[in-house]
Amino acid sequence: MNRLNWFKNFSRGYGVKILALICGLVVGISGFNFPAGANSGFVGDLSRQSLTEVQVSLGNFANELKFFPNHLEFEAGKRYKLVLKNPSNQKHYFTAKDFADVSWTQKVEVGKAEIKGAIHEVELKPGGELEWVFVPIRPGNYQLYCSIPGHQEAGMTGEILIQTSAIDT
Ligand SMILES: [Cu+2]
Repeated sequence: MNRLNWFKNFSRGYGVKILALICGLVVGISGFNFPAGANSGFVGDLSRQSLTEVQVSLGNFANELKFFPNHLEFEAGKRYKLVLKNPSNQKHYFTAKDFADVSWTQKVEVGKAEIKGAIHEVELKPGGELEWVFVPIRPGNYQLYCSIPGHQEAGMTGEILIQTSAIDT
């Protein structure tokens, strides 16, 4: 057996097995998951950390004047995607100016558009939906309400709690 033939035999036999082993290693590494809780105490690029999704409904199919849920809790320094939906047949506002002031807005996504920069208030028409990606900064209790006349008085209010970051504790 000359060297070329030896190599060909090697390739057909062990070579394939070695290749499979390397692929297995790569899959194993890319499939690695950080242990639970590794995200708390995040000190890297805050705009790239994993997203926690929170959904809030402005009104409902029965046209109740409420936010569902009407109590929201976030942790300072974590990145969130707040999905706002209006399933009712009238327009509503998500107004939380003080909360917006102490949060960093990365973007607001509506349909095929992204809006970058600070926002204070959003209006959702019937059937409307948007995603607000932000990082809350300053802990505290903030007021939420719908600014359509009469809605706040009817109970369309809520509170947003920003809890102290796990980094500070
Ligand atoms: Cu409303």
